[in-house]
Amino acid sequence: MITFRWFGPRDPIPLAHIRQIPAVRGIVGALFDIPVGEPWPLNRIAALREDVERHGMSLAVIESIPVHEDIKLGRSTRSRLVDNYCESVRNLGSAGVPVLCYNFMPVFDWTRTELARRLDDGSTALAYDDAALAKIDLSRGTADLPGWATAYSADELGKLLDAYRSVNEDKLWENLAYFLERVVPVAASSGVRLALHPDDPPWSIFGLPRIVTSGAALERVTSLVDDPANGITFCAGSLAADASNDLTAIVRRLGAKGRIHFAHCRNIKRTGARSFQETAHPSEFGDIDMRAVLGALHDTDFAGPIRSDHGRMIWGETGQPGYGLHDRALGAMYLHGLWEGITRG
Ligand SMILES: [Mn+2]
Repeated sequence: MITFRWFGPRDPIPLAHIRQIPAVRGIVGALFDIPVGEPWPLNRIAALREDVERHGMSLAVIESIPVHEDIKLGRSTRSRLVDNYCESVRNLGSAGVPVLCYNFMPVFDWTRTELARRLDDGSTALAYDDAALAKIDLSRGTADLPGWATAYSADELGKLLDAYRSVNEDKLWENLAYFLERVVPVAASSGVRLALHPDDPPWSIFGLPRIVTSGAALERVTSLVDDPANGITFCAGSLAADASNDLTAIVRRLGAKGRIHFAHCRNIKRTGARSFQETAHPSEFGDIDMRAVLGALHDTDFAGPIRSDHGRMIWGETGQPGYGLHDRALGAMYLHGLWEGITRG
């Protein structure tokens, strides 16, 4: 099923417009006003689902319920926070939401150094360059970080970065295992499939550990708790930023185990070592053979939600970087066309 991310009532793109993209039948949604660490109330999730269904679509995925930093840090408060996370997962199950996409990146979610790089055709796209990242001064908090939604003051960010000095990759894996050992059984009994999103970009930034960066790491995630409910989000653009990630091989290995529960399909063009820019979705514009990726998903009987990912800004649209309507809608139509060709070919 082709899906589309929607940021709720504050999203300038109404559900009624998303419904008019011919391919899209599912919404990837979330609640954006619940403090991180608090449980998500069943009535709020149910209301979101009803809103989506009133517009002729289904609530296919929640992306995402953020994992509190204390869980990633392994602090003693994690026990209560994991209990709250389990309560949210149970409530997703009760509300009939089948997939939960989440990530385990310390402090920073997906990170770019430019939000509007001009491409040859006059459109703009998100871009990342490690050299530019190195110049960002975090002593002012997240004020200088482009597009960073979660604002940290200098003091808060400093304390958080200090706390992570004692968390290396091994420790982060341990903390992920603690989380999964407690959440996966709840997900399994609630009818919810967990879909861990790979780190974006797939390497350490600002000296923080990042562990979900490759096919081998994704396989390790699924083996920490060997249950079908413990799966991953296959994000083509995130993984492709590292040229050593063989996307179709990753799909075939994880897909054969039935552990890909959600797919993000966008294209990127690598512009150097640890440097890339996002592009239009079709294969010819970037480094990803999208036909091969969808072919591998189909060959491994993938039947889950697929969404177009970040789009460029085109036709004068302004809005949340990466999440305008037009280019993501073109991406959805492209993915739908590829999928139709593959499944009816
Ligand atoms: Mn993604």
